[in-house]
Amino acid sequence: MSGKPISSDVIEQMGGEACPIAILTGSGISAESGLSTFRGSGGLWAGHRVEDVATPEAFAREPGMVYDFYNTRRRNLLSEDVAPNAAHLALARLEAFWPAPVTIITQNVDNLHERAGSSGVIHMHGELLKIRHVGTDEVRVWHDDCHANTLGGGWRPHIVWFGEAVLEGEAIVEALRSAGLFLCIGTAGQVYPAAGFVREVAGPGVEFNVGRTEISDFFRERWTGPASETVPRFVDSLLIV
Ligand code: BV8
Repeated sequence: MSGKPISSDVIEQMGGEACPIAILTGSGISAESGLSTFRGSGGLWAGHRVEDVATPEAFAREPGMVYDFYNTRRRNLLSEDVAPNAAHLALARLEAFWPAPVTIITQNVDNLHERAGSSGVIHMHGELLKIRHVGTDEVRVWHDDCHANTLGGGWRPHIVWFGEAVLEGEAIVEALRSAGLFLCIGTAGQVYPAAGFVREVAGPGVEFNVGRTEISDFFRERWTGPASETVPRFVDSLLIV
């Protein structure tokens, strides 16, 4: 079985028994599934900085541009070329066989963790395949394009934009508080509050990325390489009895 013999070391760090694991994922875990990252493409979309498109102000100013931004990504996510990769599948295996809770807190708005078999995923930045009513906050599953006149109007992407509060804050705090091990996969560590999680967990942190990030120094361990290679190897090493 490949992978560094981290399991005994990590279990020891956990006080000798398997503890809950909290996992933060970012767009890097979905990159090998064909979904572009935010900053890998220079953080641009159709010439706009993502931070300029994913905001309530942009939606108020140019709703058509924002609807198009998400309609394009929703269609791409639903295309047959996009599927969970080995990293998503390894996390689902970890959840299935680890003898304590495994909670995925994802910044991603795709559904690849669920399609890989993970359950109870916390989508702190919302979900691409849902829309939300601006007046009632009702949320609906939605796989079609969304426009100003959809369902009679008043619907927006169920996405947390810059300047808006993240979702499921209490569940996130509970998962981080109880975690004996924190994994951080495929994020540049530039968007808060997610980038601050590593400093909030009691247990050791392990970072998985193709390069260093702004938060790399806060991790006890770093596995460098594509997530589809490093995450399965790490999970194998944890599940060695
Ligand atoms: C909030 C939905 C308060 C949109 C997203 C100044 C300083 C600090 C903070 C702030 C500041 N000014 C404003 C803020 C707060 C702001 C923020 O952090 N801004 C940043 C830009 C500085 N945060 C917010 O506004 C948040 N809300 O603070 O609310 C509040 C409280 C109460 C009441 C009201 C308000 C909300 C942030 C949510 C924004 N929405 N997503 C959409 O998806 O369209 S964020 C967006 O960025 C995505 O979710 C994305 O996941 C996320 C983070 O990006 P990454 O995932 O890290 O992606 P990136 O491309 O950057 O990096 C990819 C990484 O993967 C790289 O490191 C790469 O090396 C690696 N990689 C690539 N390939 C692979 C790989 N790794 C492994 N394997 C590979 N194959």
